[in-house]
This record gives sequence, C-alpha cells and structure tokens, in this order.
Amino acid sequence: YKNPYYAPGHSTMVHLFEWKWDDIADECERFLGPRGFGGIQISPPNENVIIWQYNRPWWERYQPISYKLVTRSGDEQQFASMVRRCNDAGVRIYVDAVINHMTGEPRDNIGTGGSTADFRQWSYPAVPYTAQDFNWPHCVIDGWDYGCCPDKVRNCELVGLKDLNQRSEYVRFMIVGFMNKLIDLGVAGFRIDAAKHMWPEDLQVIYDRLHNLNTDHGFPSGARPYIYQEVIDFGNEAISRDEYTGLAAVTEFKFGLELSRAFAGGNQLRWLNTWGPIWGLLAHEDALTFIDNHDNQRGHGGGGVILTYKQAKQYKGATAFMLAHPYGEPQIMSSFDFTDSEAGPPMDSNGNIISPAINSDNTCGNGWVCEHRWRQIYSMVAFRNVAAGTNVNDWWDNGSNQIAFCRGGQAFIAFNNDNWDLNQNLQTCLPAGAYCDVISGSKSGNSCTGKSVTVGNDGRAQIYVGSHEVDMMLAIHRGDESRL
Ligand code: AAO
Repeated sequence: YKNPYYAPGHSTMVHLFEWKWDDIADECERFLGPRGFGGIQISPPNENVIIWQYNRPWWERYQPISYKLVTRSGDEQQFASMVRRCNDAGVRIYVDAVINHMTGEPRDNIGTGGSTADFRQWSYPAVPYTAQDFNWPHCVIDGWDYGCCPDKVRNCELVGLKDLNQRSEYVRFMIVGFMNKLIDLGVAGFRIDAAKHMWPEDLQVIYDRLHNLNTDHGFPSGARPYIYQEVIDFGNEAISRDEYTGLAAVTEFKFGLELSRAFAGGNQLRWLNTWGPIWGLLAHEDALTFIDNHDNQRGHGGGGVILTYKQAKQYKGATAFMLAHPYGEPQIMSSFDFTDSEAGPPMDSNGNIISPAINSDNTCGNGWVCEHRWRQIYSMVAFRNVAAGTNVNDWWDNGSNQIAFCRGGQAFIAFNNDNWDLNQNLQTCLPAGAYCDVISGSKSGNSCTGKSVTVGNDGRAQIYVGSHEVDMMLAIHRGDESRL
C-alpha cells in the first residue's frame, strides 16, 4: 500500500482542493500530464450534507450522508470521466476517503445528492446505516483524550461527527464496497481521513479486502492501492503514527513544520544537510510529505505554524526544497484564496463552485491560487523527475542560510535565505554547457527568460542569488526545460 504507481517519468501529487471533476480532467490534459505531475488528491467524492448555516463551508465535505458519488464537484458520470481522462494523461487520482464517521451537523440534514439523514437517531437511510452501526455508548472526544486515552480517541465522536464502528462486519462491507467501486473506476489510492480515530486492526481488514488497481487504466496486474493515513503525531500523544506504518503510508506533519520553521528563518538552512529520519521523520517509504495541507493552512486541526501561499517567497523556498530533496512522497497544496478560515471555494449564489480561470501566464483567476501553476513550483516537479533515482551529493553551505546540492549528475539547486547575496563558485555536478535557471525564468528557444548559468569542464559554475530577488533559489538540470 506504499507505492503510488505513478506513470513512468512522473512524480509528485497535488491536492486540488474543492476542484470540480470536469475542471480536474481538463487540468490533467492541458497542464498536469504534460508537466510530469504524478497524481491528484481530490476532495471527498461522496455525498455530503449541505451546510447553508455557514454559507457552504469547505468542511461540509467531511460530513458524509451517503456513498453516492454526487457532490459540488460533480456526479458519478463526471467522476468516471475524470479518472479515465487523467489516467490517459499519465496522472493518477487519489480519493480523500471519509470512512470514520457520518455527518453530525445539528441543523442541516439534506445531502448534495438529495438524500436525508436524521443524525439524532443515527439514521442514514441512503447507505443505509442505523444506530447499531455506530460506536456505543455515544461520547465526544475532548482535547485531553489525545494525551491519555486511545480508546476514547477511537470510539468517541470527533467534533460530534457520528462515529462508525469499523469492527462491525456490516460497516466494513459498506466501506469496502464504496472504496472498491472507486478502485474499479480507476483511482490509484486513498487518503484515509481521521485514521487516528479508527483502530489499526479494523483498517487492516478493510485494506486487505480492497481490489487490485484496475488494469484497464494502465496499472500493472496485482497492484495494491496507495494508501496514506491521516495521523497527526508530534510525539506527545497516546496514539503513535508507528501503529499505522505497518499498514500503509502516513501523513508526516513534522515535515512541513520543520521546513516551515527553517524557511521562515527560525532555523538555519545549513542543518538541512541531515534532512530525513534523523530529524524524527518517518522512514522514507512511509511518509506522505507536504508543507501545508487544507487544515493547517487555515488553522484547523493542529499542525503548528506552517508556511502557506500567503508568505510566497518563503513558501516557494520550502516547496522547492521538498521537491529537490529525495526524501518522502511529496504533495503540493493547491488552494483557493481565503481570509475567513471557514469559507468554502469560490461559488455563485446557488452554491455552485466557480471554475478557476486560466490566465495567459499560466496562473489562475476567479479566486483560485493554484500554487501548482506557479513557475517556481511546477518547474521543480520537472526537476524532481529529472533527478529521480539519485541521492543528494556535493552539499555546500556557508555555515548559515545559504545551501546548495547536486542530485547525482542530473540536477543542481542553491538557496539563499540570508540577508546578503549568495555569490559563489560551486560544484553543480552537471556536464559543461549553458543552462537556464528554471526558477527566475524558463528556456525560450536558445536563450533564457531568467538567469543563465555556465558550467565549466570541471562541473563548477558561478552561482548568484541576490538577497533581494523575488525568489531565494536557483535550479538547473539536464532536462529539456533547463539545458540550452
Ligand atoms: C465542523 C465544525 C465543528 C462541528 C462539526 C460537526 O467545525 O465545530 O462540531 O463540524 O458538526 C473538518 C474541519 C472541522 C469540521 C469537520 C466536519 O476541520 O472543523 O467540523 O471537517 O465538517 C483532529 C483529527 C484529524 C482532523 C482534525 C481536524 O485527528 O483527523 O482534527 N482532520 C481531518 C480532516 C479535516 C476534517 C476531519 C478530519 C473530519 O483533515 O478537514 O475536519 O472529517 C490535536 C490532535 C489531532 C487533532 C487536533 C484537533 O492536534 O493531535 O489529531 O486533529 O488536535 O484539534 C498542536 C498539537 C497537535 C494538536 C493541535 C491542536 O499543534 O501539536 O497535536 O495542537 O490541538
């Protein structure tokens, strides 16, 4: 369950938070596939309760009312078409699977597919689930429980969401049926929402009943879904991420916290020369890594102080480091702009999501940030693909916040997070020749729209990153996008 089965030459997942299925399919064909992205985490595809009381917040999608594939993102036919088109473009789909609970919303009880629920009776007729399918007696998790009491964290309700009992064969049957339907439609795996709140042994049973990935969508025969489990673990709670790594991959929240700290200036970049498990991070193959996610970018659900698109220079630096370094399976957040942490995606007065507009410079409009379309970020996905299979070598630092390293003989990157210029003759490990920096610009015919770098016969080059430049890094590699 730890192999994402990316198409050859692809890497990196992007979370297209709250995007519609038709827009995702277009994005696979016009941008993500051609640019070498590996996959997409989509918002939960099954029917959720409609919450007008808070003007359709983003978090209504974490309140399931049935397993019908009908949401603001689209219906089942649109979902199936998206998966087909994305797989054809070499881009995999990973589903955010909300299987811990059902809606617990006190006022609203109508779903995006027209189904109803009576949460006070634990009644969800569109599945159907009734009271006997939930953990009993009913209780709600409070903050203290995380420190002391795994049984409460797993058997009580997370923020009042009705807590399914995954020990029940009937509940397992419904969940497995839902997930297998998605696998048969061609998805490559799942984020397991709130995995900490379910018993590992129950999850094991569910995972082992999942189908192999669909060979009609280009997966090898016998391939198991990629599963990454949402477990927030900073090392100070009763439930450890280690209880879940035996099953499948786990979201590594320390990763974004530490890189955010470093790139925000709270820790010197030179210490990153040991980046990986020495920092208390999960083993490489166990870790789904990211700078920010949809919760912590808006102060929901813990995770400490992290960088987001709102601190653009530092955020691009941290993201570039994530993509330049071989550790972990990276995920990029792709956001809609927000000031109100509850607000849902751009929508019209009927609550329909407004599609992102695509500007001529590749960026998005209509309220969508589209970090994955920032040149400094998508260029680093190409960098990662060129560097695949190599390790970090020829690490250089100035004893402070200027660092540089090679990825085998394939790629080179330098960072300057000091408040003075980086101007050094450095080993790039690349063949002699001229290269375009893919951060400050791109290759255009036989020249660069940004900086260029000339590598000598000894692999060395003069590297300049001014402290007042828009970006703090410079990256060159052997791929077509960089080599002149
Ligand atoms: C909404 C309303 C609620 C209402 C509820 C039901 O906001 O007021 O009661 O509906 O009507 C999302 C939103 C929720 C929303 C929910 C349903 O974030 O606000 O509730 O949809 O619409 C825990 C879980 C983790 C979870 C996180 C939010 O362990 O699984 O809470 N994340 C996922 C999703 C998330 C979603 C759900 C789950 C539910 O990603 O989007 O919720 O499907 C500690 C624990 C964490 C725990 C946090 C929660 O964290 O370690 O496990 O996360 O507490 O507060 C430091 C510590 C850190 C600690 C943190 C916060 O950073 O180091 O460990 O402080 O204390």
